[in-house]
Amino acid sequence: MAGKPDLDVIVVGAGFAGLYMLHRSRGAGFRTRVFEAGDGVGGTWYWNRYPGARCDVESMEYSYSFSNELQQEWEWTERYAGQPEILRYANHVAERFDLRRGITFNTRVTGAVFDENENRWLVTTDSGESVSSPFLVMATGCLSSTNLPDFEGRDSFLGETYHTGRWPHQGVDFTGKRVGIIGTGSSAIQAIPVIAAEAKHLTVFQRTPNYSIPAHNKPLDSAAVQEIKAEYPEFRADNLRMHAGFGSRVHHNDAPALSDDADDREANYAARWRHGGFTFLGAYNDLLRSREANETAAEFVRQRIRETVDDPKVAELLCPDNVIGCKRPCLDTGYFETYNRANVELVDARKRGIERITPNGVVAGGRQFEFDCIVFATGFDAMTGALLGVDVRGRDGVTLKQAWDAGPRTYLGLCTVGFPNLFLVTGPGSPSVLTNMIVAIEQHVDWITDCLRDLRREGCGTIEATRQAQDDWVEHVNTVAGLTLYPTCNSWYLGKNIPGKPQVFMPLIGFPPYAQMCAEVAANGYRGFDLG
Ligand code: NA7
Repeated sequence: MAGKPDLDVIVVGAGFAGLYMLHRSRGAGFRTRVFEAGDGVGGTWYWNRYPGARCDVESMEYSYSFSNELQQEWEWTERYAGQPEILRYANHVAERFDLRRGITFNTRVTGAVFDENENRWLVTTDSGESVSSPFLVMATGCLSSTNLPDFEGRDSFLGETYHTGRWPHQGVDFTGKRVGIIGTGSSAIQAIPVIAAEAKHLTVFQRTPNYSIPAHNKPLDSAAVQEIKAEYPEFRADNLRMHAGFGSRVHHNDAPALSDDADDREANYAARWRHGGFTFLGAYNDLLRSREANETAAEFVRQRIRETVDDPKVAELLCPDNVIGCKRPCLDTGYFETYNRANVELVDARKRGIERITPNGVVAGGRQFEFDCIVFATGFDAMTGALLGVDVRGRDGVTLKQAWDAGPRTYLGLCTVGFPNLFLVTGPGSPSVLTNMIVAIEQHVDWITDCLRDLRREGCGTIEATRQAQDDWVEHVNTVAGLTLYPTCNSWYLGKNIPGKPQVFMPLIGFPPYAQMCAEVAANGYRGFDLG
């Protein structure tokens, strides 16, 4: 006998998922400890401090709903909160619920081995600590393992380099600098206008143009905030009901795009464009199912790009030709307008890519560019990167990497066969990045905590997904994705941004039916799980 385990629950990560997991699990009487690699809480919002970093979900929605006191007392200042404000919020939550004492900072979990005799996880850290607990919760985030492509000569550059997802805490002063930025995803689209306003010159290397919708960010109107706060629970419930795939109060029109004539469609898109945000993609119910429908929205955006960008050649280069919404849509503040600045150049890196990085700059499109700084806005090894970054070993010593060799396989995105008592918060196979992440996190953490209580009450030591349930679930996730246009482009949802990564559509489309299924599984004695 190895004696009593050190803890009941070990949580990896102190972002919004880890913080809430600690709060719930401690509240349910489980001895819980969180390990966090950073020196503070906030996860994504701790690491992504690049200029212009801002949430794409409106702040009244992108916040915890579990505590009415919390949601009443916290005052958001803008329609879309900036990174510093969200980080302040995460810190406020940690203080308010006395979470810090349960978190070990500056400590990365490196390995986790399941002991089949004792039914417990043995977790090891980079500080040399080993801790055991029957349950392990990976709250490692969907976009936390940065992707830094292996560009030829990457490390030969003599100037400063930055990755948007690992931005220096003290900030970066680009004044008077010649800056190159690689990538035109959400992070770049937020950072480019801000860097351009500061730097001497900014060169943007674009491989694939992206659709972007104006955020129309603005200070929050206190009367409107009070109105929401007066009925916050209804507002949240309403959010869930209206939720149509993008995790916010998308005013969803339940009609197909071609049911309107061209003028009405244009007017609908224009009104949503003026409103700003993901509302645009709720204009019709078939934008992500019918190419013909999608093209009407895509062309509307292209027209806005053409009328915004002065140089027609640059405008054409910025016009995407793929399905709108297939890659994660971007929201911006003055992105396309930035290309009208004299100190900004757009370089097409589609055909030949970034050819190489030199001690002085970048070679792309057959040209040599000289820079003082290079910003890599090249994204993340999404959804599986952080999970596979830990050496997780389940039954018979099989690693998670081996088990997911052909792509991630889970039941409900919460658990995976061969890894008993391991829970994934917003794991692949759950809606996660296709919803408001905080809503997805609360639903998962509530489900996991209730499950832990049920196991304790029933005297069960283990829970493990059955192979059949997992196979069926993987098939379900694929089937749902296959009914849409999502799998038609090179998105990180599919793992296509990482060379060699298995190509599997990872998130499940549709949050409300998913949440209902999870509840039904629990209500039916954890159908699809073996309890031991
Ligand atoms: P994204 O959306 O993955 O964007 C990464 C960008 O970097 C994208 O434009 C990529 O082009 C580009 N990229 C990646 N690798 C290369 C190479 N090798 N050469 C040239 N260009 C490259 O990451 P973000 O950080 O912007 O956003 C991530 C999520 O955070 C976002 O979706 C929101 O949910 C919040 P590509 O399109 O692959 O051709």
